Amino acid sequence: MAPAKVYKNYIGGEWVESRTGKTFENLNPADNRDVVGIFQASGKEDVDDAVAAAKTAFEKWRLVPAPKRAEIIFRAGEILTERKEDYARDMTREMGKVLKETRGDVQEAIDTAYFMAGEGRRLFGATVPSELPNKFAMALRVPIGVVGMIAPWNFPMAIPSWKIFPALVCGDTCVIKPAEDTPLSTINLVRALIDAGLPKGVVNIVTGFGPEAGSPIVNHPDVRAISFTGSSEVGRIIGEAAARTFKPCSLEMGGKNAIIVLDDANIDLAVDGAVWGAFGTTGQRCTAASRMVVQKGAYDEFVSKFAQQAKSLKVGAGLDEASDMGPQINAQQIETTTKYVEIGKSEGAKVLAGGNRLNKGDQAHGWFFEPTIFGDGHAKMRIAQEEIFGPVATVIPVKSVDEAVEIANGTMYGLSSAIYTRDINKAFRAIRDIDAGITYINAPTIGAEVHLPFGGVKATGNGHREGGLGAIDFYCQWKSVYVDYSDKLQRAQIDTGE
Ligand code: UN1
Repeated sequence: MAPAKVYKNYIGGEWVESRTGKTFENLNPADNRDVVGIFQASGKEDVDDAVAAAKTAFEKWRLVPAPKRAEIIFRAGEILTERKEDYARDMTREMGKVLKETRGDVQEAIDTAYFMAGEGRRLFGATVPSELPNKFAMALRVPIGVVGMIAPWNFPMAIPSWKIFPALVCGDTCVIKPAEDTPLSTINLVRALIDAGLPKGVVNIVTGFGPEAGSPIVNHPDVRAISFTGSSEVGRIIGEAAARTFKPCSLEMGGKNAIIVLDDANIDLAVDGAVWGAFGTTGQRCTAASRMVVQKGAYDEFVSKFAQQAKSLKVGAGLDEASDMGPQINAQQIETTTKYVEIGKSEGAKVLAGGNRLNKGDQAHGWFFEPTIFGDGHAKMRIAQEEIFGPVATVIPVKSVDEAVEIANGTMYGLSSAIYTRDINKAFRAIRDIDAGITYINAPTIGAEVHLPFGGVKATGNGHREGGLGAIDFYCQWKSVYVDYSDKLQRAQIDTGE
């Protein structure tokens, strides 16, 4: 086998080795004998270099007209379209999810590129009347400066694109640390930007681990804002650190998303949605459906069809087109899933499908787990409260729509939610009463589109949104401008004309 390729950090427009002299291996989660690449294990000094490069680049980039900045993003979208298949294959190799999903991940970056490129000719502010005569008032969106970004491994190109593209169109520069499990997809994304004509230093990549490479980004005094996607546990540490230096900080964290299925639902449709919502991306989405809250009249039929479909899913390497579900990302995730399956059993939930690691033959070299369903779940069980981030769903029987909504709302999280019903009145009550950032009617909890705000409430997020104009709100700051053309001193709130 050819020796694994070495990938470098991208700082100030150059590919450079880490000053730590250390590297790490990125392994294929479907077969850990396959080394996807050797990456830089960066430290504080690399972050210092990257932030300095971003700070210097900002002085020019902020003056490039937004429509011109946007043209580079648009071209990157075109380049990603040409390279979609190659980048999807790289992504499956490092992340594990099946090809049709990694193609979707690259597509999500392409969609984000086109949406954000359009923003280059909008970035709307506001002009408003002044309370004084012969005075003009407006609010402008202006760039922030250097933004620090810390990205997760489950959407290794889409999520970095949600962060980088809006930051660039707003005139910010950035330093991004991709997840240590999936650095190649961020490198591929940035390659598209480089080939589209991105000036040096505008985007900088520092690969490595959270404590050594992530923390110095968060704490660097010249980093003016932070965008993080990952666990609520790490988000709390980052949020507290950012608060100490008053940095705006966008946190996108965990979920324990429910699909409600009412008696009147189209059950086959609900089952299809539950299978995709629970086992798409091997359950490793923050939007994954991990709780099915099912009304008693629909329960038996739903549960039997759901279990039957889960058992029929083919679990295998994502590069094999015949696989429906790929491996988990790493040993730690497999351990977590295994642990929660034991917890579910000890809590008295009934295993209706799966429950085991798949490690026979070649699969012994990967992190495969069966699609797993617990029945007879109860809302307060740990398997129904805590984020597992694996292919495990718990079905909870309920009496009414009111009880279903209460259970859907009864966790620390609030990202996505769904309800299957043919009753428009109940659907609208769910839209009003479910406490989450996203609600789907007759569709599963996953599959957000890039031009709508993405994010959640409670322990899922701290009020910011990615996607769509939510992202523009985060990556720009407001400047209010008053132009007084009266040629005399006019005092607001005082010269009231009374
Ligand atoms: C995530 O789960 O971390 O809505 C992001 C979705 C995808 C994005 C998921 N478009 O499921």
